[in-house]
Amino acid sequence: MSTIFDCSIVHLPKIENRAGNITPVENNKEIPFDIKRIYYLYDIPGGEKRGAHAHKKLQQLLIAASGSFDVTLFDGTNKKTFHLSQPYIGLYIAPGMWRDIGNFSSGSISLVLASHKYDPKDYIREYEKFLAYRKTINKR
Ligand code: T46
Repeated sequence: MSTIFDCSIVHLPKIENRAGNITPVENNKEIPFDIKRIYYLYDIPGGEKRGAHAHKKLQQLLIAASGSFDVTLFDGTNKKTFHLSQPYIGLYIAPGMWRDIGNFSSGSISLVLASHKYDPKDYIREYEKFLAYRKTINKR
């Protein structure tokens, strides 16, 4: 099972031009999985928090397409906080990480590239269950 050390900042290509910039992302090139789903978080009221869950299989790349926010990841042992604030920087999140997302700047947009289609059964939304899950898989 993955640990926090499998999660990392990914530098995406940035094609600059006097008229602005473009960041292209392709399957299995900039990110280590096939993109099956894209979604984005926006209109987040000040002070709100998202996340507070883990995924059993899902891998994701989070990008601050606009503005900024913080992502705290916990693998059951180690915790790390990442500040995302540039549209050409992604955060790769391996499976099995508890995530808390907050400190959203006004008008921020969180773009998420995901390795699987939406599956409610892939979520662990109770913290105690997450800790038990990590203990079980760490023993394997
Ligand atoms: C994650 C963070 C970054 C769907 O119907 N389809 C979807 O693809 C998604 C992502 C959500 N939903 C529904 C499920 C809930 O009724 O939208 C509602 C809000 O979802 P959730 O509470 O999971 O939202 P976040 O922002 O806490 O978490 C989401 C992702 O679910 C999660 O995988 O890592 O964004």
